[in-house]
Amino acid sequence: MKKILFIALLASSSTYAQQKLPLKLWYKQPATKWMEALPVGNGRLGAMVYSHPQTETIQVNEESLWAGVHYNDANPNSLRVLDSVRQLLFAGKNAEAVKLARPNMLAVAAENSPTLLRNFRSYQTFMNVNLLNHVQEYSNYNRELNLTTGVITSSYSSNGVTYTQQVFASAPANKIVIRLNASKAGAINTIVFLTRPDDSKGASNQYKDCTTRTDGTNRILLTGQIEDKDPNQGPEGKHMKFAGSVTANNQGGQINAVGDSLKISNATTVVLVIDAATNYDFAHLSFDDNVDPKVLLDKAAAKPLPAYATLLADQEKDHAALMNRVQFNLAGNTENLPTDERLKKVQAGAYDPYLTTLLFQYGRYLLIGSSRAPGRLPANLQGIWNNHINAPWQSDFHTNINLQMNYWQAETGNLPETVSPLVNFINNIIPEGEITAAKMYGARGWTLHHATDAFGKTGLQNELHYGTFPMGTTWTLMHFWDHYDYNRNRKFLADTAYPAMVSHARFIKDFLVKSPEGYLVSVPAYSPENSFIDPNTGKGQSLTYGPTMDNQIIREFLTRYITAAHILGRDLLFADSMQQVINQLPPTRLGKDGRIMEWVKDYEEAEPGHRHISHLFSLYPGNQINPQTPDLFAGARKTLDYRLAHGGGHTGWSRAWIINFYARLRDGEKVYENIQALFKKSIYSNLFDDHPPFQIDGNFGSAAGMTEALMQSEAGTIELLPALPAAWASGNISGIKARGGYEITMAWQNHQLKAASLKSTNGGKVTVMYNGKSVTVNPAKGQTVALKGIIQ
Ligand code: FUC
Repeated sequence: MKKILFIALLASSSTYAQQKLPLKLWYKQPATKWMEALPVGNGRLGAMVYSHPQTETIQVNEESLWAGVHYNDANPNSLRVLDSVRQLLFAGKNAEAVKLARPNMLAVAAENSPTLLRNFRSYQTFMNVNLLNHVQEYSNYNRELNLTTGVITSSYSSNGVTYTQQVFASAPANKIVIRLNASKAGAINTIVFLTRPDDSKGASNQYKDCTTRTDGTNRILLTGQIEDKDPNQGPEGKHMKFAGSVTANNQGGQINAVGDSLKISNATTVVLVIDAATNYDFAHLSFDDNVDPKVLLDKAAAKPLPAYATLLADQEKDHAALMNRVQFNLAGNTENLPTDERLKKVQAGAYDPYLTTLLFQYGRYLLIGSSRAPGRLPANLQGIWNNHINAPWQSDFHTNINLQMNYWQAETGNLPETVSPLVNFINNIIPEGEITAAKMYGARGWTLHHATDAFGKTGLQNELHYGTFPMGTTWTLMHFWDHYDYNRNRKFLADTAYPAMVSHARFIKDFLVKSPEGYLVSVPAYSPENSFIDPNTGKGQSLTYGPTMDNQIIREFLTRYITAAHILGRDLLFADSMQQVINQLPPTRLGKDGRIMEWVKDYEEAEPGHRHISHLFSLYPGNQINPQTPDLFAGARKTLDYRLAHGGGHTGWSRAWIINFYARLRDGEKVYENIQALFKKSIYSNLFDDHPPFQIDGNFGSAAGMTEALMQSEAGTIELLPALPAAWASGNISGIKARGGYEITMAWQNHQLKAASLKSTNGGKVTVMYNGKSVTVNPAKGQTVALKGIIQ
């Protein structure tokens, strides 16, 4: 496939005029609340920018600022009661099992303490950089976030002067940079100060764990230490230390330190540089009392920064290199409207192809901003953006869908480097996970449960009906396999993925036990976070054995593990013994009404519209329910339709998952319907996903679902346009990645594939299918081949 043909195709259709709309979120008014502000991030530092002409706020995050401490939170009594809990569950005595398990298996508030942990502590906002600009009336206001460059630009006129502000989070410079500019010399007058607000106590309430002061004539410092007070949330005391700074440099006018503020008078241009540091110790998932974050800041500040023009050019180059790998256009409506106005129209029932592709690219943008070097932690429930001291669900790493969903588009969206923080973080948890596996289950290998924090907690937290999920580990490790499968880097498989996988496979082997039916099952277990009606009592229960999701996750994981062992020629006896384990797992079965059974028995679910649709794991992200398993495939559709008919999809991430399910069911219309529903019910004006409240997984999951509608891949096969919605009649996409290490570029018109090519990262044979036709190609490493045989 030649580029020329694509260009000809694009040019031939006037509908592609919308391509001229740049990838931007833009608005005609400043943000007045956090959910209207726009995000920048470099993986380590994040900020939400209001772009307000008078009272500007830039809310800053640093990925590692967490309350809490590192300790092993596994309940020391667990192993003592494990066998009894299992026997009670096998005997159908669920309520008694809960009574015994709850005090003895739930995570504890200090190592080996008898006190149960209510919940671990939160990821925290770092600080606000505030600007009190001397501006009264203003007009011609505009603000925009350019997704290609990662730069937020705002401008307005006041008193005949045009003011422009640019903000970006630079990965090359490892700083957040702000530039204020006035079209008239000396027209900038502003006061800069730092605050650390506690939103739960009202917007103006300062959190009392820090102090601010000026340092020299052009720098403000904020230094502090988190103090943890509630013993039910883990050990009390003074814990993580932090230091943040803003440094101002002016052209024209002057800067004076006044109290703990900087007064900038009569300047023409001001560049503000924001930095933040903590004494977090990533390798040990702890903090280091010997490290002073202020010293880290001073060291970083001692390295001279390039001039603003260079900082900006470096940012644009660095960011665009990642963003531009994938281009996605849908033909149609080319109106150039502000993003919030577009969204309102869609919420009123319109279809907006540009907004659809913008949401897709926003997913990629947000992943770049929250999961890349210089950052080290993966994207949390809010990516990296959090304005709370106590965030919803602690803004943690939730492993019963949310953390995994954050990475669903990482490989297909051609951003493999964003997976490294996930892999490195999980690897650092393994030593603690080994202690927990032994302590709770007497098992080899390692495990964590349904959630973890920056300190790598591995116990069974919160309540049994949230936390009983060692399979969170198994599911997370599927991303280790995927990182290999999409990139085919054998060294990564050998040195990084395989050791974590084999260790967890050992855990599975030891953890599973024989059920009364003769299956090998996980127990105690639950189906996230649903409950069933216990036939013995008529009451809702969630604790059980062998729920369908666990069986599917284990089967899918072990299948990949065995493949990995064979690729590397390692532990072959053990790996083959895992096939025996797979054979003894409960199969995925249909219940009396033809839906997939969620539990080992055909129980009635307490909440038929539940947001988790766990028993379809093998439809997506797994692959063992597919058109080659027609009964299960039909059962999966019934299951999904039933959930939706009972109010399912009410959280953003649940809707995002549903989009992926329907794509796998090859139902483009349902894909479309659910994207529209997501816009309608679960997207804020800054295009953040709404759980409610804000939770970023729905952004990532919906972007993944759009790719899944356009391309699906399994070992050795790629299917093009498997679930193309009728509304997406003409379009093109380039650079999305398929398993095996292939980049796909294609264009379609009036629902027909018109051009397609594939570029191979590593070489190798692959069969590409479209609309009943297929072609097998065998490109060399780095080669691009046209897929002529399947073009209409
Ligand atoms: C899971 C979900 C909730 C929420 C929480 C962070 O437990 O069931 O809906 O997304 O994670």
